[in-house]
Amino acid sequence: SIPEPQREAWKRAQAKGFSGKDGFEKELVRHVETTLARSMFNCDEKAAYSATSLAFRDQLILDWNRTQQNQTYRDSKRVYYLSLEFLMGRALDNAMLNIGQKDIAKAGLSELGFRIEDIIGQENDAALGNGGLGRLAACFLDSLASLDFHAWGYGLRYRYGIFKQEIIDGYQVEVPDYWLDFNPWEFPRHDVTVDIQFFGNVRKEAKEQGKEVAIWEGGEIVQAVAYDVPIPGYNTPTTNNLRLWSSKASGGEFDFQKFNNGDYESSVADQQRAETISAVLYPNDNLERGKELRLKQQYFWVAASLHDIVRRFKKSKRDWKQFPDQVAIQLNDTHPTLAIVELQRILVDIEGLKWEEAWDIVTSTFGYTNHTVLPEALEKWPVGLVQHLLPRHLQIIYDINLYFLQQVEKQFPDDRDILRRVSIIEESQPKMVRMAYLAIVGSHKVNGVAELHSDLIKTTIFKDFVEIYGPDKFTNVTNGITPRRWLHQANPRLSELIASKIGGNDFLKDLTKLNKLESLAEDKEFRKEWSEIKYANKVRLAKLIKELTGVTVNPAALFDIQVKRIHEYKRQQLNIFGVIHRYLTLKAMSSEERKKQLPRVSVFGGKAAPGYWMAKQIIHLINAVGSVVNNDADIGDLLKVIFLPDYNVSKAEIITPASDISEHISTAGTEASGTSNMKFVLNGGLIIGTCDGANIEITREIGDNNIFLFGNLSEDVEDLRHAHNYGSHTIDPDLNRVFDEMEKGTFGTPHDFSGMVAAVRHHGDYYLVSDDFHSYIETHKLVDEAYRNQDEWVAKCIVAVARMGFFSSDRCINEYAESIWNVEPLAVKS
Ligand code: NBY
Repeated sequence: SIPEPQREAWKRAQAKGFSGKDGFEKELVRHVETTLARSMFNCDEKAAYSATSLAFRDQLILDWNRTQQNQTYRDSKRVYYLSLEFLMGRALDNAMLNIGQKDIAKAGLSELGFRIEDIIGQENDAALGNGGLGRLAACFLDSLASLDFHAWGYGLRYRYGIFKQEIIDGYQVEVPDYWLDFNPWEFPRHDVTVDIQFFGNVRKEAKEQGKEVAIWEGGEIVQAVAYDVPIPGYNTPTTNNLRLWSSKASGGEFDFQKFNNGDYESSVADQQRAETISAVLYPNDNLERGKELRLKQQYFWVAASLHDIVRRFKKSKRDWKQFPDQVAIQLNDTHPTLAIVELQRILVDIEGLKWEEAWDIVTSTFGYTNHTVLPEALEKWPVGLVQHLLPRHLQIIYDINLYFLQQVEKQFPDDRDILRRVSIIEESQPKMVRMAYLAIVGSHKVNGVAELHSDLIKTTIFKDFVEIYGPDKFTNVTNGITPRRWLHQANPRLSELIASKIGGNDFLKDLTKLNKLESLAEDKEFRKEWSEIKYANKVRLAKLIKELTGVTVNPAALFDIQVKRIHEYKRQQLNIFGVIHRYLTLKAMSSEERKKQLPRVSVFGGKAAPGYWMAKQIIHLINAVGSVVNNDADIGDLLKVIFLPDYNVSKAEIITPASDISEHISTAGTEASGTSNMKFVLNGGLIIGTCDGANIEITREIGDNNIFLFGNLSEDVEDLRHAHNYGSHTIDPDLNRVFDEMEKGTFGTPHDFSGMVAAVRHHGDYYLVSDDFHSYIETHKLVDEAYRNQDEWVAKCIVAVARMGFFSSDRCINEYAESIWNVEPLAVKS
């Protein structure tokens, strides 16, 4: 650091950032002309985007440095959020709004000849996630910074994010997402590196007093390089850090030994092999595939992050016992579970602590969030693979298991079976490490993400652990979303209208303030302004639909939207079968009758995992139905079926504010929470949904007359499935009619979709599509009826928005802070 006498000069020279429109313009032009070496004669929109981002980045960095200095100086407890996915979307718009200078940028860009929307549109999405889990992590970072918590995110810097989806002849085609060609939002920290070891052997070495110490040696080393991304809070100088690790061969660019020996190719190959670790995000959501490279990613990221955390802790020279008072680590699903083992290894093998003492520290440090009860999504790794890749970690896992099972045995001396059931090692062929069990055993709190889900994990998959630890270790933190991105940024006009009516912007930091809107639901003038904004948002979406699909839709129609990952449990198939039923019903009507029908646009969007055949069939069916229905002259505007390609965060910002009704129709008990349900209601759309995930709490908050619920309840699912397989399975006649048309070839070649039909007719209908079909169709009739009365409809929407305060991720983060992390906010002193 700079010596005391020189600090005055240093302070005089300190960067200040721009202020006002003129200041912004000056910075923008400076970046165009110097940083980018261009001029007014060749500054295209991309260059204007780059320069605008660099100008705002400079603003951010000042706050970021200040926040980091402040956090280091205060040295209070920090939260570390470990997530393999951060689905951040675009950064520029968010930065401008959080700093509060978007108006300045808009005016400045306009004077210089650009429209701000076009400039914002130049940015690639940071799409480092699959869906809800990754987006939740992004909302949490926004809340942590906005609420002034000292918190860091740790993740992987994938060179390729989630693939881009193209639709070719109605089929999904995956295209690589190379998003890094220009990314002004990251700062490479070539000085912050960690060597990460893989493979090798473990040797025991005798120490004094008959003690033994394990030494892990040999194998190979890969280097982790830190890339830092600033996370600005809204209306606060607090700017937190997201640290993403990138992999590189250790020892720099090449192995010069090999190079000098003339083995150039193999030295390049080593380099590439190392870089492969952080090359690509695995595109599966809710499916675990057990690939070695995935396990390598997990350890690489976890080991680098823990090394960083421990290094920071050690600077304070505190006793190890105080580690949990300084550090809270939250595990976003089981993907980072190896962090538990790694910390135990550091404490025992490297720092020389006793096993029990180390284990106390470890278990007090970690919290684990579960996001699913689907068995196919619960991570398990073959023991042989862990042994090969991480030999010392496998030993520690066995020791943790032994220590745990001994305790269980004492507690339940007469129950042999419980040991087998809760063992971290599944005694299967091959043996497997059960990561969720390891996460539970190594954490002090386990939480689900909505009430129903948190109850379900306690009574089903983790039942035995509730017996062992008691119910207090298990808790619920219902998910939330950030109102900054999902209202203020995505729906600026609605945000402005609300602010003008309830006395300012405070609701963006205390969403419960929305309740002041409720009394306006009966205000005719307010309802009119509200409807105009919804209509304008629908026009904006109609434009996007036209651009991406060529189909013209009528913004006056009822917009019915389902956007999320394509998965059988989320039941896009139920939706499209319902659409076919609607089409057949319309076709059977006289033209007189048809004239009385309410026009609809059914919008679908979402990616299928590349190896998920059924999900891809669903996409194909939606597109096939679209090309028949959208070109049927009998139907015209009465029904349009749209598949919007490449659904992502930035498209969600356009889609969400434009919905009249959105679909959250998972088989009861399968969707842990869902978060787009919250986004849609917050933007003044109603929802049709099953009694699943957060739908239940949304209903409780907004009132059951403001939501369209249908379908079987989670407590009935097991019996229904049993009946399909062992009793009689009668399929809803309306659904059978839909299937007959599909089989006939009404939407392509006959039997194109036989697999989907058979899943319901012949393979047990695991997702209960047939059981829920009738009530689904009937409920859609209620939606149509309700929509005809626009006054009442809009009033419902307003009341629902007014009651959505609970679903802010700020509330959610405050709950984690209080009940799991034991941390308090600390604002940066200015
Ligand atoms: O997490 C989602 C849940 O399905 C949703 O109900 C919940 O609202 C959301 C936030 O809590 N889960 C999810 O998105 N999961 C994944 O994306 C995912 C990704 C990878 C893997 C598993 C799940 N994996 O094992 O590789």
